Amino acid sequence: MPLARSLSVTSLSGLEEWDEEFELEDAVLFEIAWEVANKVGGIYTVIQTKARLTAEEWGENYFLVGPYVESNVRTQVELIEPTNPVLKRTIDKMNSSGCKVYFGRWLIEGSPYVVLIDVGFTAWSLDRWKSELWDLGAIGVPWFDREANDAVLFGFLTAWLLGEVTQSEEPPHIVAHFHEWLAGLGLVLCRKRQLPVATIFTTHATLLGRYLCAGSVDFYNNLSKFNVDKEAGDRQIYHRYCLERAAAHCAHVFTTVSQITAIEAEHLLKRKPDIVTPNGLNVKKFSAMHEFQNLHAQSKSRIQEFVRGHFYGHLDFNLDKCLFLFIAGRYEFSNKGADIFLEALARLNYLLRCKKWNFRSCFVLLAGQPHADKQLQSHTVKERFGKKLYESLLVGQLPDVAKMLDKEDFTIMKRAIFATQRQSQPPICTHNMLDDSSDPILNSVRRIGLFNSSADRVKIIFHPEFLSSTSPLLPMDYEEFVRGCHLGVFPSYYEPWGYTPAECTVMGIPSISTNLSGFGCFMEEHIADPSAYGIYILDRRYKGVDESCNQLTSFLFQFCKQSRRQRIIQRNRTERLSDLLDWRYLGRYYIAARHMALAKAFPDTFIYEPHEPSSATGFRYPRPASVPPSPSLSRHSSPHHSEAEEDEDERYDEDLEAEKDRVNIRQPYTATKNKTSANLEADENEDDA
Ligand code: G6P
Ligand code: 1S3
Repeated sequence: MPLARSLSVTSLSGLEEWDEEFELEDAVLFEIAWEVANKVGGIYTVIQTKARLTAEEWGENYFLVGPYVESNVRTQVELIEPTNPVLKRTIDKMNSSGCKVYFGRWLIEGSPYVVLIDVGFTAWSLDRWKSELWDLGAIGVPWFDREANDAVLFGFLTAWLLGEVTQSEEPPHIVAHFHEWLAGLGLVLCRKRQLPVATIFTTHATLLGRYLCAGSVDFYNNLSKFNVDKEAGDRQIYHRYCLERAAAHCAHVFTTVSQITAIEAEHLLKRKPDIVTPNGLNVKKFSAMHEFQNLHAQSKSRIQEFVRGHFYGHLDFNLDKCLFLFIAGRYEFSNKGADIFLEALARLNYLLRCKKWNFRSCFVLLAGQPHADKQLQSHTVKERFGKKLYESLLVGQLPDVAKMLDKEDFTIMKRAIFATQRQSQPPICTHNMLDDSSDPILNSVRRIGLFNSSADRVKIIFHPEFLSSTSPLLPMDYEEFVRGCHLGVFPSYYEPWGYTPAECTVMGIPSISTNLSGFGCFMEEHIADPSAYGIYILDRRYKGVDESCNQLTSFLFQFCKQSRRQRIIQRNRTERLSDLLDWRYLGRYYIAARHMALAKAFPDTFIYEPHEPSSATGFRYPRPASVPPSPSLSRHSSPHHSEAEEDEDERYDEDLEAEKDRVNIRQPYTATKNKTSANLEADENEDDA
């Protein structure tokens, strides 16, 4: 497959000198996205996690621009008076002309400034602006497409804002970075009005790609053959597609989040991205490695508690021998690979039943729900008897159970026992679904017949709602939940980047992704033996659905075969990769894109000299020392675990650190390993027991 751009992700080093070459003092950066302080999907994560690094680089000259959504502002933003005089004048002027524009600090790491625009307040201009858009590019936005109407309002308002800023006496050099089609019209208008602004457009997916993949199309083998206008028209997204394509073509610099989406953009949007800007994360480093392992144990016990409640009356398996696998993400059933995950679980269930394995794999599609009543009862029983036991200990006596319990206690106990008897199987779904009969996940579960029967080795819980630490059922936020699981499974067919497996990695949780996801391709490129690090990459590019499904089943089966000790070693290895996904490292691509745009827009002031990538200086994680080199053994490698190999792993850690220093993967904290070894020993004993 052709590479999209010479400046590929292999050139991880070589960008070091940019900071020195560019004097950014009189430059201002605006980053514009519908997901600024507004959580809708993955773009929110990009903006929110990157803010700290960008704020460090641009300081007071960094402004994020997004929509004003009152509920979000109430919880996430501190509204203040604009500190920058040019911006103050701009906002005042817009507000006195019938707009509502707010200024504040977004209360996230880096506390960046935000300019939030209430698009609904200016809806009176919609018809006028739509007709201007028609005159400009014959793009007709239908009245019923609410999202596209918002995109028109947001586009005209952001262009207005930037136009006002450029009107100042000594306008700064402005870089305006627009994300995704919803913000793209602002860029198109900046160029049409010839504003002195360096523009960047980043697309995090293509509209057509998402729509085509969700249907039954052999997408990747036909990329060059689609009649894009017709396909967009057939799906009634032609106007959106035009906005997206116009933004991609008008931008000084066009970027996308992965090589695979770069190729897609080249075919569907007809412009090759200038640079790939992979997504990073804000990596939290612990001072000792055992800390993240302990967090896993703590969160896992909370998930176990929830599963205990869900399976009450049917808990005929040992929760400690249960593995928690999960999938999470935007509810796009086949794009996110939930279809083949369910099929693979059915096959895994069959395999485990044949082998009569004494453990269950619990598949949790984002956790928990009701039986709050039951939980309350068990809670009451525990509280009541615990208190009595404690009180008897306080008087210095061993409790006499016969005296301690009264009639009411026995009644409570009987009720608790009755309550745990139930005739039906434990439910699959934690909620009552409105569209139960047409829900794709529930229908798939019905088809494969995985109904949590006692003979099933694979159990399923479907929690069709975002997790929250305030939920009465599973009071955990997403991060805590991920930490408590054993494996994230993300067999996506359409996944421009894929934050879910990346988040697993930085928390030291192994994951399955695919060679059709930006993340999977990126990891394949930078790790010699990804599966040894707990990064399983499913082949969905060169294999048919059935074959991919078999491969996925085999990954799951191999994973289930690992001992606790092997899982611990693997988690340690997974966590080692987190530096690769840190914005401190990946942020350099954004820096390069901005410099490239400045040089294109203001060639008299800025010069961009691309640094030739050199594979010799690019970073690649070597195969872990203790994994044998034979391909047959290493394909789905389970880490080996003799003491000698552990020592080797530690030596490997040291070599790795030296390699990271060499290519400037910054590592702010170092991990200590002593406690990890202690944990390993404890767990070995447990396993043996
Ligand atoms: C971490 C903890 C150990 C615990 C283990 C469980 O490593 O530090 O104390 O035993 O997790 O691992 P498992 O893969 O069985 O959840
Ligand atoms: C998109 O969000 P999605 O889940 O609809 O943008 C994300 C951030 O760039 C990306 O990680 C994901 O693959 C895309 O699909």
